[in-house]
Amino acid sequence: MDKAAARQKFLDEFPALVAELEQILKGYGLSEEAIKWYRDSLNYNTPGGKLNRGLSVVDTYVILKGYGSIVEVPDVEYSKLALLGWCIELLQAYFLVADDMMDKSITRRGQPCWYKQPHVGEIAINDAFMLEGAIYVLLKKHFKQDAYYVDLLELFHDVTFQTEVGQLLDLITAPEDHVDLSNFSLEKHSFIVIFKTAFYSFYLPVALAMHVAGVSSEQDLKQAHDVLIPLGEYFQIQDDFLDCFGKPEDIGKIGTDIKDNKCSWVVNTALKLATPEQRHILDTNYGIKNDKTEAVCKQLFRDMKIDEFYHQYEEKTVTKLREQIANVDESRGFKGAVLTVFLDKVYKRTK
Ligand code: GPP
Ligand code: MG
Ligand code: MG
Ligand code: MG
Repeated sequence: MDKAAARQKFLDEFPALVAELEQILKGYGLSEEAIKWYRDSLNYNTPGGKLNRGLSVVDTYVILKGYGSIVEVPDVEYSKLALLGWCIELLQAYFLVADDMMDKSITRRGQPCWYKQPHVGEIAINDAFMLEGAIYVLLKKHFKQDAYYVDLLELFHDVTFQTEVGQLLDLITAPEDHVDLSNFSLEKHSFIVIFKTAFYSFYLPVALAMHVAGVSSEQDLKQAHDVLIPLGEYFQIQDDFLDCFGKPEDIGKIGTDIKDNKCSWVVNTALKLATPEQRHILDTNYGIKNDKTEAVCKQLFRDMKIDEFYHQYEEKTVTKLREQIANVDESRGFKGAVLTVFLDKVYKRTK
């Protein structure tokens, strides 16, 4: 099955989940107006992205179980795995709706951010909570009878909390009213992005599939963790790089990191390399909500050839990760191929 067909098969599972969630609200006696609101929020915020996280649950399971491809997975099994994949996409939707408000973003996935819709505004805060709530409604309905139900719940809870910790650090390291670049460092950056991105985007999909496949010893979860966390860090460094150097038509969003005073990989790398004059330019232009100062920072990053340092970082990191994957111990059923598939999806991405 090719990539487009696998994606379509996964997408085809979503309407039934929306219908199940609507059914819960109907059971509570909610009006058609309220049900429509939830349906619209689910449809606007959940399926429009790359779906990498959701699809990875299925892909990982296929490899761990030794199926030749997705078509070999029995239908009932496929639907359960896809449901877990959609639960990650719901988690992601919850995070993104909230993150876009906190980051004052304008577009997401090539359309206006949900809170930017005139009829939505701050109701988006509650919509974010209800996107998260959907995860636990669906898990209870489909997994309560399974021995690993509590493992799934704990995973979602732990990873959600870790991401919220990361978001807190991201926000307090980027105060709106006070720019102090001496507060930034690549070490701080690494800590922030591991928490705000790596756990939920990389460890969670694989760990979920491992629990369902029954390949979930502590040692194997640790093996997955030890590659997926640095891989997730690399992925967020790409996100930071693309925020500044990517094309909005590719990444589906307009970067806000410079204006938002974010402790991003780009500014941290520039700070490490800057001459006193370049440092002065950054001190006086970074973190200001103004198109001109933003353009000055972008030009400086181009002059400093931050893109070349990025490509060096990328090659070095990928080589190290491939070595680490080659050393995975497969004696208990875990497979290094799970990690290679992930790495190949991320390597040299432009969107
Ligand atoms: C990505 O940061 C991190 C998240 C989306 C996690 C948000 C967590 C919450 C608890 C709300 P980002 O702001 O760089 O992402 P993007 O560039 O996509 O806006
Ligand atoms: Mg953010
Ligand atoms: Mg953001
Ligand atoms: Mg970003």
